[in-house]
Amino acid sequence: MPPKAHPTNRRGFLRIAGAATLAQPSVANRAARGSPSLTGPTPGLPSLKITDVHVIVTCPDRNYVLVKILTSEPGLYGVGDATLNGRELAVATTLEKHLAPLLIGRDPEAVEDTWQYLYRGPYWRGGPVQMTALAGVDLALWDIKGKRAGMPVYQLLGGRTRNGALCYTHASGSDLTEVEDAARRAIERGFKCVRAQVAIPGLEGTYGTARRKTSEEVAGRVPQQADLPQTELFEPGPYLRTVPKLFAHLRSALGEDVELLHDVHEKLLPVEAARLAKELEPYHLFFLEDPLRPEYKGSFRLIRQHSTTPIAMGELFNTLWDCVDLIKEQLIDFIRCDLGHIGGITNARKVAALAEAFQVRTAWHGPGDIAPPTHAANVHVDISIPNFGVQEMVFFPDVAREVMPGGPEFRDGYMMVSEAPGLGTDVNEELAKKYPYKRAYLPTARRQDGSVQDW
Ligand code: KDG
Ligand code: MG
Repeated sequence: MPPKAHPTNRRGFLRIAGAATLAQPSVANRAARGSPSLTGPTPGLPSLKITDVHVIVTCPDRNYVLVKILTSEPGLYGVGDATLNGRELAVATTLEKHLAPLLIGRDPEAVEDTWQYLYRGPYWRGGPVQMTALAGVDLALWDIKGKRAGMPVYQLLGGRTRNGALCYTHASGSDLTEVEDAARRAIERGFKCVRAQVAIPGLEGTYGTARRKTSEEVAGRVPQQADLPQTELFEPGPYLRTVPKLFAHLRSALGEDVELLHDVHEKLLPVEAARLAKELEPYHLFFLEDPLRPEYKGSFRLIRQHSTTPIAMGELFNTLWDCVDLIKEQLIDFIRCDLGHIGGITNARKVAALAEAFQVRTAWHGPGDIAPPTHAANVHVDISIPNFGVQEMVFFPDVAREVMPGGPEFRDGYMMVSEAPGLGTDVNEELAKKYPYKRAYLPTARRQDGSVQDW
């Protein structure tokens, strides 16, 4: 995969775009061509066209996919993030082969129309690969819009509703004391909210904590191989016995002031999740994250019937419609979609508005395997909506920040975006080439009897 790719038949597309401008086609003709421009340029500004799309796959410390959309105005471009951990090349191919040809010649100002066109246009809609590609395009278009307006994106979304986005970091360890120490370090650094994960005794590797093995290695057949999926072991019994002990320990060691969170990572069955939520009640979690698989939303009712522990869900969702039932039935307290996997800001602000109507708050996914443009988009939305809850964040290593400069900054427990026009993030294409893609997978999980378990 070359780090930068251009649509194969770019000249042909530019010809179509040029013809559209010169001949001033009727509304019906424009529509027949996929509506390169609906109503013409913004009054007072020259007309704008998308002239090129660069898809940049790079691995400064882990794999990222960036989308750079260039326009007919010299120097005006937008950068989006289209990283889908473990399926990066599928998204890059979707962008290069399927979306870029549709974008060239279009009006980059028509963000909503482009979103609708790319979402509903292909008939085959949704899914993580397509929605991540769409998010990359959407973020780049919002970036262009902000730069053209000379405003940070949060201003275009309605302006500030708060000074910064309250955020959380991760504290993990191989035993209760190690997690406590990590949480204390986070609190000293200024964090007011901490997600806590501990290794489960007797199980090799636990989500968010430890070294993992490949399934072959677990079975004793081959030595560990770095570029194949690692395998974690999971058993609900030990997990359900350990996690309440972790939070009992943290509350007695740290007191009530710090907000504590925990990520189940969709590992439990409904009745197990209900038990965990109930047993965690005395420790007043800020939220219990992603307790169940995303497929059957009705299972969340069982948790609600048994516990007042606040529930967050959504990093595996891909569209607004995945969120509707959980929100409107108030089965969750926090909706935590990944802006990079639900089609970007355009869809996320609708999710937020839907959630507002039902007193559900946002907690957008913010791990290290999505790139700075998505982290920036998170915060632009966070600080411009009324029903923001909390923001997950990471500190990127220096090498990643050099390749993808900009992005929100941590200040005393809050995330801040810069006042730069657009999203405030960029990509250094030349530097990105020095870090080519390396095959990598997310881990998988198995039970002790060898059967597949949700990771
Ligand atoms: O690619 C998967 C990760 O983004 C995910 O495991 C991280 O669950 C996660 C979280 O809450 O940050
Ligand atoms: Mg999670």
